[in-house]
Amino acid sequence: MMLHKLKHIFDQFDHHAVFETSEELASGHINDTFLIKTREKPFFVLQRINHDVFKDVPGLMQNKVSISQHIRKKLSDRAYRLVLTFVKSKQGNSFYFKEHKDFWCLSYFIENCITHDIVQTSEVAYEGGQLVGEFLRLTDDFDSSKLVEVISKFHDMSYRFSQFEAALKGASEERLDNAERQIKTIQSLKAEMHILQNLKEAGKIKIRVTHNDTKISNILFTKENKGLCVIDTDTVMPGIVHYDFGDAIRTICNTAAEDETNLDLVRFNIDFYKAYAEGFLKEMRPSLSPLELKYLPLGAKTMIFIMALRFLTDYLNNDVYYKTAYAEHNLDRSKNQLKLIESFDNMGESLNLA
Ligand code: GN1
Ligand code: MG
Repeated sequence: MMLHKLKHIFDQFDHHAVFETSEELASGHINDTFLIKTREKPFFVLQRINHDVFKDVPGLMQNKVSISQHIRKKLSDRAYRLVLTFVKSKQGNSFYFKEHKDFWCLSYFIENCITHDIVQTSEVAYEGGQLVGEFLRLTDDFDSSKLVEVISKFHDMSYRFSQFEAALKGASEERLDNAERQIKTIQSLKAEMHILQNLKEAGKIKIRVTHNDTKISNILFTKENKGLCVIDTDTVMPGIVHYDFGDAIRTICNTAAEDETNLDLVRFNIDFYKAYAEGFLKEMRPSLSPLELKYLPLGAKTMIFIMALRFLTDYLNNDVYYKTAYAEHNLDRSKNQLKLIESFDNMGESLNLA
């Protein structure tokens, strides 16, 4: 994106800062994100929200801002580093709308942080667990029905299966052939992967505020590897605790990146699982029902699975949803997640937390 265009968009926000330069932060699969460097600190993060994916941008921003404000009220005066802070547009909105489909939001850049794509130590796994748990604990008293459901049925397994089945019907012969084994594996897990959804629909699991994208790269750490801040609150919505517990494990306990193609490198790290769960439960154990606790391990499997299912569906749809770097990228992501499930299943009883 051209610098002058970014500067122009940046200057539609009420920040009193002077734009100097920018660089793309290219780790997400959906939005376009830029670090804006200004003459003085703090720097900013400018993000173009993908309007094909997020249909209701005002609703999305309302979720993000109200959750941040709720958390900030409960934190100390260092809160600016512990929670996202959004800057209003000059028109007084939490986003800037330029023209057809072009929505932007601006937040303060939290500096002196690191992120991890692959976890190397139990300490990081523990800190990640504690921070995800803290996010859920601090939002526990927020009425989740006040949140907009920004992507309808986001983690709804039946819905994701119906999209998969539609994709199977429309897919090319070539892609169906390439994905033959993965399609079979997905189908064989269908019943087990509906257990949590059925419990949720039967009203047996509490509906809470959930983040819904708790992958490790969405957690900021200090340079000393202390958990600092959960970012990317785009998908904050009503949900069940298992989504957030599980999606973090999907990335924290994978010994490789989610698109690693050498599947020998993809294994489930049980030590990181234990450390993560310890950190998570330190925050959340008092608020969990026995049923919620019992099903946490299945939450991990279900979240790994739902990503395998969604990546495979997008592959069959010729990559219309996720950003991809090459033709088989989504298929490789799906193979990776299915290998992780296989390795997860091999852990057997040691996964129990109750
Ligand atoms: C997407 O764009 P990003 O990386 O924040 C996706 C998540 C997936 C994730 C997989 C709105 O998140 O659900 O877990 O990719 N977000 C949306 O890495 O679909
Ligand atoms: Mg996200």
